[in-house]
This record gives sequence, structure tokens and C-alpha cells, in this order.
Amino acid sequence: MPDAAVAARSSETTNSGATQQVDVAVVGAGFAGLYLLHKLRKAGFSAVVLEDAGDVGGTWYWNRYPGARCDIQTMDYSYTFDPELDREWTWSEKYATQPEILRYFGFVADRYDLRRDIRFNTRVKAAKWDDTSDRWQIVTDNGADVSCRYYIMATGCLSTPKPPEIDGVKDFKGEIYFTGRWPHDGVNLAGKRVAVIGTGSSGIQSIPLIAEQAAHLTVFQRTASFALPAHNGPAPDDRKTYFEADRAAYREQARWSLAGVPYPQEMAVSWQLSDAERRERFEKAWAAGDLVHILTQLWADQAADFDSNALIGKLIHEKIRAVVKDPETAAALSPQDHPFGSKRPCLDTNYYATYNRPNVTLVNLRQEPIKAITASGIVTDKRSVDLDVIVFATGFDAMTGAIMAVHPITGRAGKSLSSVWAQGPQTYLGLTVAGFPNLFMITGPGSPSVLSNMAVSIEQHVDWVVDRLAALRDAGFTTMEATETAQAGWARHMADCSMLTLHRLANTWYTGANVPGKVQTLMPYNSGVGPYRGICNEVVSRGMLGFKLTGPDVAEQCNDGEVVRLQPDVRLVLGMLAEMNLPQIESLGAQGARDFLTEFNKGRPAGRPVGEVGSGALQGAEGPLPYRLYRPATPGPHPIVVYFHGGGWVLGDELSDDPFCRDLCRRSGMIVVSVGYRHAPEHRFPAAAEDGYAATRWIAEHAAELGGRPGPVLVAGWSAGANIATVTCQLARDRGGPQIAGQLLVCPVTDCRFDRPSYADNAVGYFLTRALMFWFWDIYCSPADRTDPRASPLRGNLAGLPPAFVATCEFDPLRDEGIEYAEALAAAGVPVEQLQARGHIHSSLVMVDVVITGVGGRAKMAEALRGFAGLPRKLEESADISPISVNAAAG
Ligand code: NA7
Repeated sequence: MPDAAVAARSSETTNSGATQQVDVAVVGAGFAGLYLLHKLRKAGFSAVVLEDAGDVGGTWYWNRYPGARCDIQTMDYSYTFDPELDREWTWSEKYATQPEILRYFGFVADRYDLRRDIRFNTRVKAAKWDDTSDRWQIVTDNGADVSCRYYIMATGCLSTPKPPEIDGVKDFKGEIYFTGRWPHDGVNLAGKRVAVIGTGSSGIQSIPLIAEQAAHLTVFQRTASFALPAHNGPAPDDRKTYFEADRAAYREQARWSLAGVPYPQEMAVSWQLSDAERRERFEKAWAAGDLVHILTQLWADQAADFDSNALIGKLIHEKIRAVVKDPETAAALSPQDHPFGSKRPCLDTNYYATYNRPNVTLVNLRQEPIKAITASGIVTDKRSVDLDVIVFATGFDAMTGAIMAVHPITGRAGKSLSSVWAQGPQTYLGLTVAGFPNLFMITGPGSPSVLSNMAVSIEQHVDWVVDRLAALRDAGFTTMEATETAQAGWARHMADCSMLTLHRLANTWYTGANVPGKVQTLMPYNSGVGPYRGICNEVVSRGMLGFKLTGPDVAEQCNDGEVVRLQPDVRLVLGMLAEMNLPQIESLGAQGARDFLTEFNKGRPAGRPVGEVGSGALQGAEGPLPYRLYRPATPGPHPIVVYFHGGGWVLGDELSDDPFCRDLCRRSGMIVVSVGYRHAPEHRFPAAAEDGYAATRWIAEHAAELGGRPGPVLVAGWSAGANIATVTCQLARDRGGPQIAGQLLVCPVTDCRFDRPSYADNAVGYFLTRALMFWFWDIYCSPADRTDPRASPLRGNLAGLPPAFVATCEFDPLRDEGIEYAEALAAAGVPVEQLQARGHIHSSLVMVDVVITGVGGRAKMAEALRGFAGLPRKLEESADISPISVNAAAG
């Protein structure tokens, strides 16, 4: 049905006694609720929207404080489901004011004749699932109760204001206002002594305008926010031109982007840019006045890396100092306690300059907390401020508040949502909750919601939910419920994602830290609307994975499981590789595969700087071999790690694991010497193994010349390189040296058998394939030689080997032989630490600056090397941000 014709369709609701019977009840007539109603009607469902307010608009109905505006460019904060609607409405400004946004919702409601199915001034008092009828029973405070098959919370993320939490509010004799519940006919502040408590977006937008009216304004600030000038006015030409060039393409790009606004993925990391280049990017972002721009376009690691993020903080502090004349006030306004972007940054108009006005005072609550509100004003530890008006800009019980606190929701077996969420919100996809059949949330906790352009996220949710309801109906199902397995998997995925960004380091409403006693967890999904959309689509394409579907006349369907088991960044990398449609390496021949690897490696981030990089030649088993040496910036002599690169004994060279060698050198504070051993097919088994041993002996003998610490060396390697490293340990033990203090084996090849489960489970799809391993083995080693411990070290004598650190990855064909080797070492009495990297693939741990969730693992490997060398394990205090578990399995 064309969108414009939907208005004519009536929602055929019926009244049975005092109860209104509908297919779907929706709570909230804001951005989400309006589109839901339209889309439900279009899909042929009867629906009612229950709305507490007197009209449409949701958060924009209530938030009428002076200066209230959108902080996503309104061109992007619009419905896109109907291109005609998109064309009929033109925003007057880059960031529309609250009244204009409210007019837009009124326009939408009129255009699709939505109001006739919205019950205004109607609050839901309770919602209960009835197992016998498979329906929700909704109790309202105004008019008929409602019985519905599906219940959808379109209650918004920021709609339940937080209570003031300050003693004495009731004693105050003056006027009290909440920005989130501002009087509709405005407030006259002229000539009054006004206080604003709170300096989030609402405070920062309203303070400059309140200061213009009030006789005196005192701002009570607990946490300074980062604010950047909005530079409001007409929509900027560059964005408008981009949009108008191809509106449909622009909207589609937004849907698959990170934040719901089309911007390219920034590739350059902070340390690759000079100071001047960084400043130039920052100035451009500052001039753009666009949160999405400054949050995503400065440098690739700005949201993930603490040090890179701190560079932005310093540049913003400079800006604040340049505007605010009083240095003490400027310092108080400069955020020091959270990374930029980890708490919602704000857009302002004259915010910092407002503090230069003679009628404005900033009170820094970190230095003088509020003691109480009294009849005449506010008393802090250091002063008493007499007031006529107090404005609370103190924020919301975000995300869960509107769903949970508004009314009791009771699911199966009488369980209440608040009891199920007592330890934090549990959802599947942020859309559904196990135990609450046919209950849906639009932009609920666990979905991108507030970390995205809400418009894009809302439309995606509404489309997904209504399309599912239609598909359910067509298949004869009447209930849909998330499984516990799927929900637990989503919680794990959310926890993995939360390690990717710095949000966890801030006290913010994103984590619930603003509400006393609220369980803290990163509530929005932080890995982007595009990836999230892909996951929701995958749930459908995999047969409604993680949902149980039932109906009176059909067999129950439950395709149980977890939709994402990979680490989020590994999933992205694999997705990008799949899009590149790369050839099968084994089809290229040895030289072709080597050329391919060289080209492929050109696309990865360059390794980070170390003290010095050198190269030279050493003596291998049958002649000179090239090496690359990485020296730390710290004074030596350093212990030496002899490193063997990966590549199946066929590919790679002493340079091919360059970023990983640099990372090992930086993190361990040791010299890393990467050896260019000989490859098959030119030099088949045992050339690589014998070169490994000879190179280690040579390096140990020439340690002092290399600037290293004389004495035992360490060995390390990845994949086939780890095979060479551990074979070297066996040979060194049997051939009288050199002394090796420890071995780091990353995803090692340890045996020639291919029948372990990991070979079957991870045969394809995780970069290193079973076919490629077969090819490597065939080229390197004839079947008769493969059981030789120099090829299959698992078959050798493991007693008396140096202590080992063995890292394996869950989605790697080599996983099981690596674990078996670690266990065999331990059984032979060798001290072993095992790292089993959940959700990772064969190359995860060596993909430095690409697989961020591998950082914790890389830190642990470096620590292990230091331990082997007798150094304190930690080079520097570094936050452990890895979801990887390390089990000591000491022999
Ligand atoms: P926010 O961003 O939660 O800001 C609330 C502000 O109020 C923030 O500065 C809080 O400091 C402060 N606050 C909260 N409680 C208190 C008490 N008890 N005492 C002193 N100060 C307090 O809400 P907004 O309404 O400004 O913005 C919400 C979102 O709307 C915004 O992010 C945009 O997405 C649009 P704290 O930081 O907790 O120390």
C-alpha cells in the first residue's frame, strides 16, 4: 500500500465490554510511536497508541526549556520511510528548535491521520501477559483497558526525569522547574535570581538564554561536559549538496553507517599524524559544529585508545581557555575526568562565553558540594546562594527508566521486568526479553539507540519488528519470545563490544552511573548501526535464530543459538574481507601467494614506532639469512626474543609480521629479532626448522654485538613460526644449547593430524582455512616426514623444555592442537600459561591496531616474555581490556 494511502485505512479496534481489543498496543507517540502506528496500519494490524501527553512529540513534547534543540543535524534527524514526506518537509535550520521539531511531528500525524488511533492523556498503569489467551492485558488510567497480542514500548530513552536527589527541595519557597518537564506557556525569569543545577546538554543549551533573562544566574556544576559550538544557521552547503545529490543513496548510507549519519570510516590513527595534521583536523571539526563529525572523523583510534583520545581533550581545553576570561572558571569548565565522547558531548551556542557575563557565577560542586536546598536558596560547603528560581537540568533515568519505572510489566510465570532487570537490563538485540513474549522495545537497552542518530535506529527497529509480526501472522504463529541462550549470548556480545570504546571509563547515563543505586553497565550498543542492522538481518536469515515461535495450529519453532560469537572487531574484519572477494590463496601457487601477501599487507596499519629498527644477516643452517631487529627506546642491554613469522613455511619473511614485532618490542621492552628463514617449496622440511635452530644459536652467540643482554634468549612465533620456535626449543635441549628462557607460541602448528574438531568446526570462513593448511603441509613436508618431531613437535619429547605461553583462538583450525600441546607440555612438567582467546580467529592476535580486542592478549604475551626473562611482568601500568581468559596450567 502506498504510504500516502495508509491514512485512509482504519484500525479496526473493537471494544469488548470495557476492554479495547487490538492486535498491537504501543506506548508513546513520539518519533518511534508515530512511525509504528503508520507501519502497523500499513501491514494490516489494528493498533492503538497510549500516550501520557496531550499531543504527539514524545520527548519533544516535554522538553520545552529555553534553547532546546536537536544535536544531530535535523536533515538527518527526520523520517525517511516515505520519500514524499521527506521532500515535503524542509527544516529551517541546521539544528531545529524544539517548537519546529514539534511542528514536524504534528505535520506527520496529520499527513497520515494518526491521531485518531492515539489515546492522549492516557497513562499505562500495568501490563500483564496472559498465558491462556496469549495476549497482553493493559490497564490504563483513562478510559478502557486494552487487550493486545503484541505490546510495544516506544517510550524513548530519555523520558523519565531523575528525581532531584538533593535534601530540602520541598522546603524551597521559590519556583522550581525541570528542563525535562518545562511549562508549556514558558517561564518569566526576568529580574530573577536563578540557579541551574546540571551541565549536560539541557543545562548547556539553556544556560546562555537563561543568563540573558535572569538578574543573576548561578550554575551548579558537578561534572564539566565537553561542548562544541553548534554554529547554527542554515544547513551547511557541503552536507546539503551531498544529500541532494542522491537522497536515496544518502539515506541508505546512513542506515549502514556507524552512527546513523553518512560519514566515511576514518583510517588514519593518531600516532600516524603529525601535531600539525591533528590540529588541522581538529580545527575543521570544531568549525563544522557537528557531533558526529568530531566523534568519528578526527582519527581512527579516537574512541578506542585512551592516549589518542586525550589529545582531543587537550585541544578542547585550549578552546575553553581562549574564551573564558577567568582562568579558575576556565579550569573548572574543562573536563578532566572522562575521555572525550565517553559521556555525551554537547553542542552549544555561546555557552563558554556566558561565563564572562557579570551576572553569571559558576559553582564547582567538586570543590563545594551542595549541602542542602533551603527555603531561600542553595547552601554549599562554602556559600549560601539566595534564589527565586531553581532549574533542575539533572537528566534522566535513561534507557531503562522509561520502560521499567513507568509501570509494572509482568511476563510469564508472574515475573516482573524490574525483577528480571534487577542486575541490569537483559535483552536480545535490545528489542526483546526472554520470558516476555510478544513484548518489544524500540531503541531499548542493548540497541545502538542513543549512540546513534535516533531517527535511523528507530526506523530500523520499527521495520524489523513490524516485518516480523507480519511474517509471524502469515506463518500462523501467535507468539515470539527470545530464548535464554540468545539473550545470554547478546549480553556477552555487548560486554565484548563495551571493551572496544572508552565509554566504560566515564560516569555517564550511558552506563546508568547518573542514578544512585542503578546497576552500571554500558546500555547502548556501541558497535554501530550498520553492523547492528546486519546482525538483526542475520537473525532472520538464520531462521529467527534465538527466538521461540508458537501458534495454536502450527508446530513450535525454535532455532536456538547465539547470533554473534566472534569478537565484534573480528566480525567486522571478516566482513570486510568477504566483501573484498579475495582469491583462495592455495589457488595462486607459492609465488602468487607470496605476491598476494605482500600486496595484502600494504593495506594494514603500519606498525608503531620503536626505539630503533635495523636489519642484517645471520648464519642459518646452510647459509646466511636476513633478519630484522627491533630495539626498544629504553636503555639496554635488553633480553632478546628470537621471532619466527607465520605463513605456513611457505609465505612471509622477516618483515611480514612487522606490526606484531613492533608491538612485542614496545610492550615487552625487549629486542625482537625476526628471522627470515628458508621457505618451501624451494626448501622443504627440515630447512625451516633447522634454520630456526641455527638462527637462535647464532643470535645467542652474538647477543652482545646485537646490543642484547648476554645469556639465555627467548623464542616466539606465530602459526608455522610458532612451530619453528618450539621445535627450536626441542633441538636446543637435545643439541646442547643455546639456552632458551621461554617460548611464546601463538596459534602454533604442533601436529600433522587433521581430525581434531577445530579443523572441522573452523574449516572455512575464518581466514585460515583447512584447505590452506592442507596446502601448506603438502608444500612443506612429505607425508613420511610429518611425524618427525621437527615437523610435529607434539610427537616429540616435551620434558625439560623452557616455560611456555601458548595462545590459541576459538575460531582457528589449529585451536585444538595448540591446546593439546599446552596440556602435553604441562603434563611433561613444563610450566605453561594458556591463553584461549574467545571469539578470535587465527590472525586476531597479530593484527595490531586492527583487532582491538586482541590488545589484552598481546599485553599478556609481553608480560609472559618478561616473566621468562626474569623482569617484572608489567612494563607499565596498562588497563587490562581484554575479554580473554588466561589459565595457568603449570606443570
Ligand atoms: P545529562 O546529560 O544527564 O546531564 C545532567 C546534568 O546534571 C549533569 O551535569 C549531572 O552531573 C548533573 N546532575 C545530575 N544529578 C545531580 C545532582 N544530584 N547534583 C548535581 N548535579 C547533578 O542530562 P541532560 O538533560 O542535560 O541531557 C540528556 C541528553 O538529552 C543529552 O545527553 C542529549 O542526548 C539530549 P554528573 O554528570 O552526573 O556529575
